[in-house]
Amino acid sequence: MSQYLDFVDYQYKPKKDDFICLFRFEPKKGLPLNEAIGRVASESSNGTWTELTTLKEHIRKLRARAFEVKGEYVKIAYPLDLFELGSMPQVYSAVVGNIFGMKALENLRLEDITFPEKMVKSFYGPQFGVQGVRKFMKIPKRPMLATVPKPKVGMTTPEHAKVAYDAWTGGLDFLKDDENLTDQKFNRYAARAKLCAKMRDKAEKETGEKKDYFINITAETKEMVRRAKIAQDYDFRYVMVDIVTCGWAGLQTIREHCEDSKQAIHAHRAMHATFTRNPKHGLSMLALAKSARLVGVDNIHIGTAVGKLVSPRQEVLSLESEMEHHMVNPSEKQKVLQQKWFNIKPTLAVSSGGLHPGLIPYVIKMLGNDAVLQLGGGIHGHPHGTHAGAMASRQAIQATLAGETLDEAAKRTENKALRESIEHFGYERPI
Ligand code: CAP
Ligand code: MG
Repeated sequence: MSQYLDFVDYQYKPKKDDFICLFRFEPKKGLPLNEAIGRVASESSNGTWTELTTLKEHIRKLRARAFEVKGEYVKIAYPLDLFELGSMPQVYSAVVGNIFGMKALENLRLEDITFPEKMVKSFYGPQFGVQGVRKFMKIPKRPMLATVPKPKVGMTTPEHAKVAYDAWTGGLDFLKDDENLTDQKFNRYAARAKLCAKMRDKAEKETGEKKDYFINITAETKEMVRRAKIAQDYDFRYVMVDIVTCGWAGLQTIREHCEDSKQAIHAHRAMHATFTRNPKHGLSMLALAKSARLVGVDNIHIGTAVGKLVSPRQEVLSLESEMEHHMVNPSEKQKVLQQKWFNIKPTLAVSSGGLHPGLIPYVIKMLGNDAVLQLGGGIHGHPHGTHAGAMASRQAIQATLAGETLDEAAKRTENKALRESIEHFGYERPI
């Protein structure tokens, strides 16, 4: 009998403290099912390709167990002692590691993870949560608006700051750096923070509204801390981190820093599609987002269903529910495991990617008011520029909340910017 079969136990009943994974698995042709799932459980816990003379009972007790198979999905339970509490890097090295390279599997995808209470409580979670962000932004109810200055990189600092001013005074709540704008010679981070702070103060005075900035601190970790301090020096409440390229270690360092500096974290997910897009192999966006909520991001991008980037509607809805609820019930259809979030605050959903005012009603209908809608090209592509694009976006939100169609609202003179936007973009769904 192959030692892998010791990691399969259909009688096993998971314990309250077990860490549970749901995998989609596809055995190599001819490999028996139990040999395949045994390999997944073995290689992600404490087995290997051969019997071990060093194995003792107290070590064997730590093994993971594949305990339920339904079709091409297997549930695997891991004793909590296999993990280092409070360390997302170690969790991923275990259950998002070697197993994805095993020859015995044609494909393997980690669909969802149930983090047990002891593990949930070993992480900070979001510092502010949806209500905390609404409180410091003084936006009690409506969906929030953000924009990325476009072209995404290349603008000088003054050009970037001018777009910021036009967007904030046009009605947007947040400016956001693009994922690949950090500290380039044409737009240095410190200079950008300083000038945008000046524009924010000016825009707040003119509009009477709070304005903030998801300023991108993505860099080597010590440098990220330095940049977070600069953002704080200019009274920005947020920092933005490209969480996949920075990695869990970098994100955990910044979350630790922000606990003291009281800064919120906007999580950009650039690079996620290298492993989330393929429905047969890789890691689901759901598992990634849950891990990010646990580490403690206040915002995270979850897609649009209608924009330019792949984000199926059902996935967006599952992500929103997982980010904002305290308790998520299992759904075999959606490949979602049960998750109790205990003391962890909700993470604010960000919908972005190919959005323009014509698509705002759809997104609000799908996500409700607790969301940040990010429009880059959809604002700076407005025929009358950024300020008009921002006004059009705000007018689209107001019309939608008032139960009006955009066509009806666009007829009113005060919604000229919206009318021009609808004439320009219509209701197209960009690809
Ligand atoms: C959107 C964006 C965001 C994407 C990220 C971009 O710009 O700035 O990075 O939304 O994708 O660079 O494409 P536009 P996601 O508004 O001009 O499309 O939100 O799916 O993580
Ligand atoms: Mg971007």
